[in-house]
Amino acid sequence: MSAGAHQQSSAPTELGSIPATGTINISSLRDSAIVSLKMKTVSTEGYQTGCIIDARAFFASCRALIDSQLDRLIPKESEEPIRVHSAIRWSLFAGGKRFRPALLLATGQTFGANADRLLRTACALEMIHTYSLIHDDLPSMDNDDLRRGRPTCHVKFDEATAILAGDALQTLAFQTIAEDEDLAPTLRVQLIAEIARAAGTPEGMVAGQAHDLAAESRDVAAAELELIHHRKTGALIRAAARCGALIAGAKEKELDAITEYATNLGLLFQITDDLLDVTATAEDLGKTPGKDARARKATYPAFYGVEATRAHLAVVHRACHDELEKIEQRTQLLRSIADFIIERQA
Ligand code: GRG
Repeated sequence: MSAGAHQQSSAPTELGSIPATGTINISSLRDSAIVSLKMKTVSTEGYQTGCIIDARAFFASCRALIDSQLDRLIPKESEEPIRVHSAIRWSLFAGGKRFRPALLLATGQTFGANADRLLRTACALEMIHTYSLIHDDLPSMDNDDLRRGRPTCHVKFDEATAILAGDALQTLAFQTIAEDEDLAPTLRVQLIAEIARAAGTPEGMVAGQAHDLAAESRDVAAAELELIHHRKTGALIRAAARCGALIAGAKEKELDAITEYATNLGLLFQITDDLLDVTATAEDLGKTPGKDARARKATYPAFYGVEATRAHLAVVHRACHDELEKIEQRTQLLRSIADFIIERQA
């Protein structure tokens, strides 16, 4: 059955009462904010009027929307091969933050795109991200037992199933965009190329992961550390923002500013992640902290120390805001996303 066919299925049972169409109300993490998203009409009322400037509320609303759509796009557990589909769902619905799809939605909506046109590409990015986490956790890579607060895919199932689940997520991601009838065929090809470049090699996530593995247990220079991060984590985050802008038809100058914003955002995300590995608990993180140091990984705190890393964070955060100054549209939501990252605890 194709990814397109799954889109026709009814509302997900494991997601309770979220409707396939209509309006959902989601209480934000802050009691005062209620986000109302119309899923099948222009779901951007709140954003366009500038009401939704609370990144936490925005992320909460995006999570519900993305989870609901992912459930329609991914084969059911009852469908053969059951073990692979169960493994995909185990990892995909494990409580991830949905940061990359939310960034795509935020960027697209900043430039006036309807959420219907953004949603499937946003889900495709989350599929690529989850595939990368499943493979990153494998014994031959990071060899991690805990992810998103529960056993990693290969621990819960087995190594072969985890490899296949990751492979399947990657191909489903590209299939999802290729079959998205809300987008013109030329745009679909452009998005597929954008994401493939960001996820692959020589400039994307695979290249960054390979470089990172090769750099274990040896000293790296500052420029090398930044290059690893730009490719391993930053490339997909940059692609998320660029895809949102591309779908919305942003002008070249706007796309350039968004690219720079997202490049800094990716760095901000990775440096925060490095810091949390040193400062947070397993309970906060939902994964094993301190692993980077034990593996002598190239990280910012290992290189600069915790205090200098915090100072560098502030510089990169400022750069995110500066890039947004170049954009005429209301960018409050994109600003608050940068603020949210720097404040995150997990
Ligand atoms: C296997 C080709 C391949 C690549 C793996 C993503 C990645 C490359 C490795 C993950 C290593 C890691 C912990 C990087 C730090 C930044 C990062 C990607 C954190 C996890 O992303 P979050 O915080 O996770 O968005 P959730 O669970 O919220 O989706």
